[in-house]
Amino acid sequence: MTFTTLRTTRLSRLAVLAAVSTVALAACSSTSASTAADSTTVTDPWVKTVDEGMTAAFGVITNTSGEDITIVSATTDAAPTVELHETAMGDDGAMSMSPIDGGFVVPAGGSLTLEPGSFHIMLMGVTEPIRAGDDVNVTLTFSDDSTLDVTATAKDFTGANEDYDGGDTMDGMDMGHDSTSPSADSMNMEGDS
Ligand SMILES: [Cu+2]
Repeated sequence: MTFTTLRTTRLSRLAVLAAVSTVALAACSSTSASTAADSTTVTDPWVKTVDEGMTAAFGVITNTSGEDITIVSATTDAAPTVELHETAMGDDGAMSMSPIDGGFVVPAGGSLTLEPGSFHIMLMGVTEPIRAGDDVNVTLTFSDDSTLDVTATAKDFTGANEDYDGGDTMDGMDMGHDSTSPSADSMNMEGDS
């Protein structure tokens, strides 16, 4: 009688211990799971100087994880509207840019280069001039809702003046087709020095 009681108590104590350690393991694995932001680095981030209107941010985004990651949006204090853009040649042979469907995908163990004439982060509606040497803070948001703050350094660049192809979403905003811009055929696609 006494023996049986002791044995039961001991077994249930073991069961409790097992349950506790399972919970501990679960908690541990959930807090140590890495986010897309944890796996991402941005090399040489920079933004093109501008007085007002549109400009763009560039850099090399590297994914150190074993899975593709997706950047779905970006924000910055320097502009009220930010879009993720790609630049492509249209049917007429002119380069134009438009928001990219599905965001920027950075392949597992690989990188995605944002550069003039290609993928870029579009800053629209800039009202405060961005001067060479300024630091512009850009926050990237990933598909898992994690975020990464990047400090882009402003520098002068004469290219990246592609026509914008998504104008219907930009009510009442100066899209930067300013009179001082070079015409499309003098666009500086070779100038990514
Ligand atoms: Cu753009």
